[in-house]
Amino acid sequence: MLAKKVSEALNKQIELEASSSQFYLAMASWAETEGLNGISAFLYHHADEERMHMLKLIKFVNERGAHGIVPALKQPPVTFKSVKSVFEQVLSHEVKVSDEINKLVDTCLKEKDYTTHNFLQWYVSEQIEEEALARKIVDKLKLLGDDKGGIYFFDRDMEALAAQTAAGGGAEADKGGK
Ligand code: OFO
Repeated sequence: MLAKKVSEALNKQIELEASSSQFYLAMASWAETEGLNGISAFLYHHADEERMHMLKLIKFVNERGAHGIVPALKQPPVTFKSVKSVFEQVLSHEVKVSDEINKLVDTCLKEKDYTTHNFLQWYVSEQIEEEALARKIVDKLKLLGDDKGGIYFFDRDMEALAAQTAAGGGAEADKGGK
């Protein structure tokens, strides 16, 4: 049975993963309307991954005798300033998620819940990869600067990346790739 503090913290994380999924879904939809098909494919896939992160937490909480709560979510932004701004927001959001995962790990240690601590190690490694990938993308966009033609090639690269991550089941496929 989960301690109340741990189940509350896990439910907070469920909400964060759900809102991450909505946030990336809004970015994907915006990119699609801008004709950026590669970028939108990558972001649709990213949104699906965050939903999977949420689901994994819900199932774990339920298996441990507590209740994984499906949260109400705020409407994410509808439009975005630029591709660069989208990925800067992805990066800062992932950094925030990593911070929250670390706090969660800390709560488990304080509560001596080593089972949940062990379960969370998957999230710890996932966050290292997701942050590294987002950082790499932001760095590429910084190199492009205002080069509009460059965005065309960047979008094609993202299409390939989306296909690669979809085939490999997530950030795992990014190891060594980009
Ligand atoms: Fe990328 O946030 Fe989930 O864990």
